[in-house]
Amino acid sequence: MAEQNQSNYGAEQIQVLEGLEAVRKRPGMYIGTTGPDGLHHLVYEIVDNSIDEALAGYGKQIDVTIHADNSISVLDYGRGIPVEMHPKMGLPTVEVVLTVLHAGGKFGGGGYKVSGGLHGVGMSVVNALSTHLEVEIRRNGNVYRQSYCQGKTTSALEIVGSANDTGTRIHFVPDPAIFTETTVYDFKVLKKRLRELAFLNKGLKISLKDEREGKEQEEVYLQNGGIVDFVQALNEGKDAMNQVIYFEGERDGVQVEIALQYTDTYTENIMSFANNIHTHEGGTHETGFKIALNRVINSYARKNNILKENEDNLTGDDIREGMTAIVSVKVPEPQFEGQTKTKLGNSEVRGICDTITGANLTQFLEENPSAAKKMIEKSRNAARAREAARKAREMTRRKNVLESTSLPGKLADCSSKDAAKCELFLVEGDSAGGSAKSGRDRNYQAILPLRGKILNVEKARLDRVLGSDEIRNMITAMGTGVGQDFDISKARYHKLILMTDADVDGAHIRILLLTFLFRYMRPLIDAGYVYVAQPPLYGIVNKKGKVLEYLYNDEALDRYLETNGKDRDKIDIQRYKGLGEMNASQLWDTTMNNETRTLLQVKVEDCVEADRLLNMLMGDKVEPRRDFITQNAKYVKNLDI
Ligand code: 0RA
Repeated sequence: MAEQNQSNYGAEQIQVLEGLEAVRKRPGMYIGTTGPDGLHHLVYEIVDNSIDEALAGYGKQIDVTIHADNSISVLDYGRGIPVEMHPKMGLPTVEVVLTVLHAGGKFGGGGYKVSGGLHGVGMSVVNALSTHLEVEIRRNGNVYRQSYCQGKTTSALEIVGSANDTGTRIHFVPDPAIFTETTVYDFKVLKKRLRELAFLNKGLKISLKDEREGKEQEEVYLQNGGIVDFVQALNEGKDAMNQVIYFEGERDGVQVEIALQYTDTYTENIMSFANNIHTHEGGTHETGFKIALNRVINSYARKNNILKENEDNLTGDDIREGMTAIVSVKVPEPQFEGQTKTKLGNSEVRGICDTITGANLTQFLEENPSAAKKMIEKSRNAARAREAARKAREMTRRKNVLESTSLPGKLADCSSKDAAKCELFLVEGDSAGGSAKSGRDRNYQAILPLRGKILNVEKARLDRVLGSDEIRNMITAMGTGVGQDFDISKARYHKLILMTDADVDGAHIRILLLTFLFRYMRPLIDAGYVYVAQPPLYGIVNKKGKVLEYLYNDEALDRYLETNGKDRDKIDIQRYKGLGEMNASQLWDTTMNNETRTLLQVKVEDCVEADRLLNMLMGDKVEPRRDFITQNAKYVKNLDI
């Protein structure tokens, strides 16, 4: 191995250091955030490189370890990062890879870099943001090792032993000066992404091991079925209507893999990936797939007289109702666009996905007429329901000038017209609604009382959902429309606050409302407009009956009793079961006053998990729900029966 003179830094190396200095100065530009997301991103960056090597045909296994000190190692069985002198830089290639910004996949030649992470910044960024990084390469019968600190070499590359296989191991310690929020890895977060990667790269074995004290565990992912297994996992707990349909193809270096299956649910669940990155915003691969799906289904339905001459073509939404699909492409030079850079932009991919889907799906339908018939009948039902829903939706819209104030009669609107400042409280029950009306700041707070339980939308289509007065009132009050017509710019309030009782019924109403919002007014949640009010659970009352302090949960009560040295039985504690037990001014003080209240913002961090949970909790299969309840019963507090 060539000796390397540490002090002999040429112009290129100085530039190198400046490059990594930039990374340390503005880490957010390279890894998005320095919060937990960025911390976990470091692992994905390293793993992506090992996956590229595996996809190039070298190595079938990747072992990820969270060590006791929260450092990470990633071990693969590829060819090993080249240690030979880099012709231009005059350094071992591995050193270039780890110390030069953007050197990631551009060396070595042969094959293309298919993963490249969301930011695709390369391993040098991980190095720059670590207090310590050590690389160990098994190659040429030797084990090579080199160490770095904050991106700078602390030792020359040396041979430390002999090897009878090949591969690379990278061990790094994230820099707490960069990751100021936390340097503690979350097993669950890594697990989710690694499992996804195993689904997307069939035959690749990925293990994840936690060595931290008290958290010791290991998971191994290997999906020989690839995205077929993925679709099955997504549909777990739902009733499938057909086997998973799978096809793949390649054109002009673009690899396409698609798997799809219908369930008897009413939601569409298409996830697309480009180079293993979840393209949340879709893109040309998804569009190409959808266009072909529409064309093929409609033409098959016409040809076989399932769709009659007097019937309109089925729409994309009708066709995709109840469908779960994974569209995964590998593109030599992906272009990521959109607000979060998760939309595939390569225009050539649209036609490729269209052609491959078209040919394979046509063949599937021809060969499986009974499955084809079921799929199309399901779409026709969706079309009929859509028509009924359209009629029902009309009722939620202003019809003419005379009816221009067609806001629901039960709505106590606010006077301000500045949506950004306005809030709509959905309040459980007329009596709490009354208190809320008199307690509110009518300038910017509107109240809509809801009577009883709304319909469970997980078990019904939109036409029936819109048959419910409560739901129609809610949509009309929000002003946004619903489903396909939804338009967030028409929102009359930028806060929609669910205010239900702190009991089991209240929780039920809340999840019914959330289910509806998730399925039909999802952009409201994504925009951060949906909140849950936090009414107090307890009030500490003095002898005259005046409330001295409100407490919002059991922990707070325990803390109060402890810090004040009180005995629970000796003081007067009011337990509020319902909002109705509070008068107007109490409700204002505790729950509505925006200077003192706490609101929980509803966020969907993991839409797959949210879909699964909602379907499980609200859908019509009893078994999975019973299991969930049995497993989680131990966490239940305040079950008032
Ligand atoms: C390019 C060329 C060669 C290996 C690699 C990249 C490589 C990079 C990483 C990153 C993590 N694990 C890796 N394994 C391999 C080898 C080229 C050759 O041997 O000729």
